[in-house]
Amino acid sequence: MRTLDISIIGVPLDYGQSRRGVDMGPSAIRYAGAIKRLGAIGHRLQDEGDIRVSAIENKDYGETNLKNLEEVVQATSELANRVAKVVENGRFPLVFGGDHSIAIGTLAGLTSKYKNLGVIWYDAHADLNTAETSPSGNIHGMPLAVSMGLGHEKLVNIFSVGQKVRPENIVIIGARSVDQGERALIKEKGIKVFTMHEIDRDGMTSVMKEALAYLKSKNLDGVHLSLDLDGLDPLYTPGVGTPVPGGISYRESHLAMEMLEDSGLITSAEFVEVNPILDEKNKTADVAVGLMGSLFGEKLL
Ligand code: EXY
Ligand code: MN
Ligand code: MN
Ligand code: MN
Repeated sequence: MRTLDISIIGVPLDYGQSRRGVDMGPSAIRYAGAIKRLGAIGHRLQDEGDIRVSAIENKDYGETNLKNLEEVVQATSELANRVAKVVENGRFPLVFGGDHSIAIGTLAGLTSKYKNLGVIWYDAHADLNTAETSPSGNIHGMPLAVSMGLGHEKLVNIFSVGQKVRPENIVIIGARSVDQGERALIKEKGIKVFTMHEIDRDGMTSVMKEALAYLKSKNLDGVHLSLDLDGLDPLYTPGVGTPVPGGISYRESHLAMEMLEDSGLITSAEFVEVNPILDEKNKTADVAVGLMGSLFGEKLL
């Protein structure tokens, strides 16, 4: 197991969607003992605190179908700068969300070091909408499209101009709620997607083996794990803003994390969409911290 110098950044952002509470996700994850747990494995942790997010009321902006665009741009720009500093200092960025729009900032900041970055998008959703295709105007359904360079220029040009991640370097795992516009984009760009159908049919071991082999064939200089807790079945992670039944199980998720750790490929990670207001006690944050344990080298035996 690699001993890592991990820098934690909290992003209390809930303006990428419409259900208040996910801005408390970073606190909930810290409360669930993330720092102690990873320290106990032997990693060196530095908690860099939270990004400042303006505390406006959730109101739609003038832009069509891009709710709270300015707040999301401001928070993700600051996050990009902070993540860039972490990787430039040779440390491992571990980001606690906040809704999934924060990935716009994480992925942008990672490009300061990683020029051919892979992304594992562990999620019930594809998050590949633009303002033109989104059914909700919620930017947390757009971060992967934005990172591929598609969408409003204020989002696409955060930290640097244009595309941050190549479509062929993306693997989506757990998808089971994909909008029409996203399906068209997946087809057009040939994005690798393992839906719940493939996971049920082939099993998580085979899906992870195939996903890892696919990424290894891409000559990547880093791989980012963007884990949306709604990728798991709501039975295990009820505290999320957009739950979708028929998700990935608790043990399948731990196996996926254990296989990622074993691969040694992961160079950064974020855990998003934990909403303690919608949760049963702090169950979803507890699951998130348990998955971090497996991702960073905790062994069952
Ligand atoms: N696809 C739907 C939309 O774009 O509004 C739902 C997106 C949910 C996004 C969550 C974070 O994964
Ligand atoms: Mn708030
Ligand atoms: Mn998501
Ligand atoms: Mn999701």
